[in-house]
Amino acid sequence: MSNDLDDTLKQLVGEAKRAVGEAGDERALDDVRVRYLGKKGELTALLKSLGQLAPEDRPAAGARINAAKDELQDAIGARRQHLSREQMARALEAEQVDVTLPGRRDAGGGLHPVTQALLRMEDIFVGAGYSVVTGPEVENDYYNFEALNIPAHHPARAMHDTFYFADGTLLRTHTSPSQVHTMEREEPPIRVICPGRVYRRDSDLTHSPMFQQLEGLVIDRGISFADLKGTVIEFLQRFFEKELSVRFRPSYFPFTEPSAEVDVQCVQCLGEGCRVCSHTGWLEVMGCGVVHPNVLEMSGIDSETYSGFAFGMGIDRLAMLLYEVDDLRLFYDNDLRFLRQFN
Ligand code: 2U9
Repeated sequence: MSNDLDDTLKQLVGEAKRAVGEAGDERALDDVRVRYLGKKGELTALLKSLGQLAPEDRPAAGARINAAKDELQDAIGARRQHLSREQMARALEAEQVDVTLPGRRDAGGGLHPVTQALLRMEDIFVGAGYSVVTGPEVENDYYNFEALNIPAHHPARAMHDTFYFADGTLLRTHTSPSQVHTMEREEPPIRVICPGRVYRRDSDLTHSPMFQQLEGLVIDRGISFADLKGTVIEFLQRFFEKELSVRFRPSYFPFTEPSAEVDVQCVQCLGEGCRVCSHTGWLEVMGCGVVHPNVLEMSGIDSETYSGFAFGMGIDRLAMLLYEVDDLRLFYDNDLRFLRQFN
């Protein structure tokens, strides 16, 4: 009998251990445990059958079955530990983090090229003692035209192609109203630049219905056209970082007298003639002049005591020349492939 039991146990444990070795995961391993050690398991059944033995044989047989059970339990425990280590190793491999890799940087924004050009202009003028003044984009007829010596029916109004609102207010066509507000508010000496958006009913390769201007105004005793020339030349050479030639062509604006348009030697070909300067060797970059006495008087400044100069330029236009951009609309399409080149 005892040999029979030993053979049965040996065979059962052997078979069970093989199954344990083949269990590929926790679940399969648990199925093996239930098959042999569960309530209806094969080893459990052997223990239950002890009652059929003679009483004197029971303790020894019981001890052998329990030893076989322990052996199988140990094998299951060892397999469980092995599977769990394997599983951990797989997870570590799959979720590996290389802490030596460089971090992923934020895409990070950058300043728009027109803003960069504006900041460059502001730096130059602030360094020369000017203040930066901004004003509203919605103005009225008085500040946009009347106070600048452009009365109703003046032909210059037609050139401005103004956007009007139903209540008679308008989108400013230049930043000049900001200078008028400054003259009303402050006593000379005045030294300001006024950047900002301006609006005109105009749209093509080189004109957009909204563009950005920077105008400047200086008022003090004894200001002359010579001060204006010196300021403009110094500014343009600093802005383009080149000792470019500058020329002043007589022109007409209602708010300045005398008035001039300013050309710089072409930044692209340095005067040789190219597509950018339409083969003239020159680029028109701004307008300027000595402030008309009517304009000073209308804002309460005595034109006998004071004189001044003013200038105006398109920031977009100067940004185009500085960064060699040939279509104004690129600045306002906001295509990231274009904008990223300026970061
Ligand atoms: C006041 C008095 C005078 C501002 C000036 C210009 C000449 C000028 C244009 C350049 C290209 C506008 O962007 S643009 O189309 N501007 O030519 N602007 S003088 O004169 C002023 C302004 C305010 C009180």
